[in-house]
Amino acid sequence: MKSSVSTAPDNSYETVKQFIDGGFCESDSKATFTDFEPASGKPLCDVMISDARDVARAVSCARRAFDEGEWAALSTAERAYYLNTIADLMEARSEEIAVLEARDSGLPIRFVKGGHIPRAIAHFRYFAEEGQRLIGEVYPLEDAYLNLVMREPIGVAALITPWNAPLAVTSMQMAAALICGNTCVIKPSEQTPLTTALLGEILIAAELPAGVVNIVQGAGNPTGQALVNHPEVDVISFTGGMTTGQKVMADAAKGLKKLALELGGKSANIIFSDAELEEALDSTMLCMFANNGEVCTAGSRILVQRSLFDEFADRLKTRIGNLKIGNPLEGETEIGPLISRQHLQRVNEFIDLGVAEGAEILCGGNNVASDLQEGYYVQPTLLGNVHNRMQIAQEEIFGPVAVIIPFEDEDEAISIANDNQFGLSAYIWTKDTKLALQTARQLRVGTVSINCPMIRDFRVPFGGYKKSGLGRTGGQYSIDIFTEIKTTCLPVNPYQFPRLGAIGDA
Ligand code: TXE
Repeated sequence: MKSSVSTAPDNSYETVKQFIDGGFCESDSKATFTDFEPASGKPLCDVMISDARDVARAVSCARRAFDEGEWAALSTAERAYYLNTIADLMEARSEEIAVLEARDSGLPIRFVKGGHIPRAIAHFRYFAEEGQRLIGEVYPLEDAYLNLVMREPIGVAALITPWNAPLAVTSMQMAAALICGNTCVIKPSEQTPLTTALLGEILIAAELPAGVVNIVQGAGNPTGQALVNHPEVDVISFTGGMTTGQKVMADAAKGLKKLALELGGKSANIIFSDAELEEALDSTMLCMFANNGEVCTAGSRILVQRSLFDEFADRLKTRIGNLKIGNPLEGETEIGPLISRQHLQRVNEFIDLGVAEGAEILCGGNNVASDLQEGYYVQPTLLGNVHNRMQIAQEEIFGPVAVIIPFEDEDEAISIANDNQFGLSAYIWTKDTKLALQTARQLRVGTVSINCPMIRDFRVPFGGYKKSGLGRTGGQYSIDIFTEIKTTCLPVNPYQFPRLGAIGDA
């Protein structure tokens, strides 16, 4: 069946369906939810809700494709062929996919075209190659035994993905799960169902065997919960908020399922007084305001050494004031609308809370130009007169709202940076390499960027300390999530073990 996803500018979308067993199909109840376009606040399309029965159908197709199908039995080169075909097909439709992603998420097209979609395509190609590195180990035990340690697919992977990088996150998890020989059920965020649904069309064109990838649609309740709780799901990869992550972990624990969590962050961007000022400003702007600030690695706590503080804050205000807010489909737009009305309200409430806590709005605030009021727009905002214990400095706001805090010396910068429940990433700006490395070593975070913004290398581990998550993605670290490790022992010499009950044998 042909899918229902298109990029028609007149919103003439059909109802988006689920993708199960190699084709698009209606949900059991035929109930739908409405997907809204952040730029206009108007409905974009209706999407069928996959309830527990639909999820069970999707999981049982994935199970059958794993247990009886050919997927796990294919060579990695054959699985790599499918991943590369998916990448080729996505590349051919990349313009259309980018427009769909930008309309559905509100992310400016410049970041979607320049980052998200090329990255999604590259994930399939990267993990196609990573298949060549699915190697085992041998542990010889003296001259007596060989222990062969080999990786095997786990089974059915549930991939639950967020709205702030829909296809970029989905593709990373899906490509890693597939190359290892697993089958999948994907649940995109109910806020951004469209590009993942379009992926179904790509999978049909790639002739991926039926049931290997299934896509269910709907919110955490009922769809996500039904997926996490399904007894035939073997491994769960979840990217989303901390509170939801805790719930997913509690549910996964009932089935003792393997779980990887990529949760939020409240990253410190530490700028020492000897920093290369212009570059530090460029990086601060990019790390905080790219993707509308809806990024888990956003450098949302800007810590500046006191002697540079006033100058840096002034220049930052000017740059923030220059940001171009507007329709995400326009090439020059730097800040698009937030994902939903509810999220807009949450971000605005944080700005109000900051003021109530004693912070000063250095630029921005929670009112936008009248021509933008239909969409979910917020002004990029910088809050000063902040101390790190305020809620606005502690909680993930997940929008274009940053706090700026002065520090005296290295020890104070480290202590402020580490005084947070999250530990995803941090940024350090100084010309003193020794100081940078000493600071980096003491930060309780998964990724530190020194004198550069966040540079994503698919080979290196990405993930967080503390409440930023569990496990790491990237290269071999993703393979660790999606494989079981089996030890097989065999003797290389005649028996050498005690013969119980053999006393008296000839
Ligand atoms: O995320 P949720 P929300 C943070 C960010 C944001 C906050 C809330 O701070 O403001 O989370 O965002 C599915 N069982 N991040 O509410 O709820 C849900 O349908 C299974 C950081 O949108 O975590 C969606 O597919 N699944 C983050 C996914 O979980 C459930 C990216 C994420 O939604 C579920 C997004 C359940 N019980 C938000 N409940 C990052 N790490 O980058 C919901 N879901």
